Amino acid sequence: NGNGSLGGRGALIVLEGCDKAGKSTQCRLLVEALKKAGKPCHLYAFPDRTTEIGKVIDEYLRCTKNLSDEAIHLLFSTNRWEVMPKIRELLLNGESVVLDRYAFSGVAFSAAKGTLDLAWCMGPDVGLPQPDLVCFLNLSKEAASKRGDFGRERYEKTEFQDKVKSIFLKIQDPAYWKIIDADRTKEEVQSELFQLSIAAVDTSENKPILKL
Ligand code: DGP
Ligand code: NA
Ligand code: NA
Repeated sequence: NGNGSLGGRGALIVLEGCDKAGKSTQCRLLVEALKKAGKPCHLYAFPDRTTEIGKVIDEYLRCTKNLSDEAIHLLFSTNRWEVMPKIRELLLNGESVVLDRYAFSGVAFSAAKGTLDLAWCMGPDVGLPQPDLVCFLNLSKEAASKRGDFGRERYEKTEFQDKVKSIFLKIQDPAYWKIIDADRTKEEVQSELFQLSIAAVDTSENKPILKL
C-alpha cells in the first residue's frame, strides 16, 4: 500500500458540467493544489481519446464519423471501463483521482438527444466506482455566452447544452453532488473545489468504494 502505515484509500473526485464551464482548467489546478497539500493524486479525462476506442470517439465528436446513438453511447461507457482497473488500483494504493467528466456526462449527453431512454442510458455504467464527490460546475446561460462561441464539435450548440444541463440536474445524487456556481472567478471556484476535495480525501480514507 503506497500510503504506508496509514493504509487508507484515495478519493474519487469528479468534475462535471456543460461545455465551457471551465472543468479542464479547474481539474488541472485542483490536482496541483492537492499535490501541494501533500495528497498524492492523478488526473484522468473522459473521453480518453488516446485509446483505440477513444480514437473512434474523437472522430465521432469531430463529425468525421457517424455512429448510431446507441453504438456511440456504449463506446463512451467502454472507454470508462477500459481505464477503470488503473484508477481502482491508484485508489486502493492511497492515491486520489480527479476525473474531468464521468458517467454522468455519459447519461446527460446521450439522453439529451431525445432518442434514448434515460434508464437505458444509465445501464452500461452500472458497477463503475461511485465517486466520493461530484462537483457540478453550473454556468448560467449569460455567463456561457460571454465566454465566446462554441467550437465545432458535435454537441457544441446552445440548445443542446441546455438539455444536457437539465438532465445533469435531474440525475444528480445529493448524497455526493455539490452544485458549484461557475459564473464566479477562476480563483473563487478553485478555492471552493479545493476545500470540498480536501474534505472528501480526508473522509474517504476508511470507506469502501461503492458502485454506481
Ligand atoms: P471534452 O473533451 O470534455 O470537451 O468532451 C468532449 C465532448 O464529448 C463534450 O461535448 C461532452 C461529450 N461527452 C463526454 N463524455 C460523454 C459520454 O460519455 N457520452 C456522450 N454522448 N458524450 C460525452
Ligand atoms: Na468540449
Ligand atoms: Na474540457
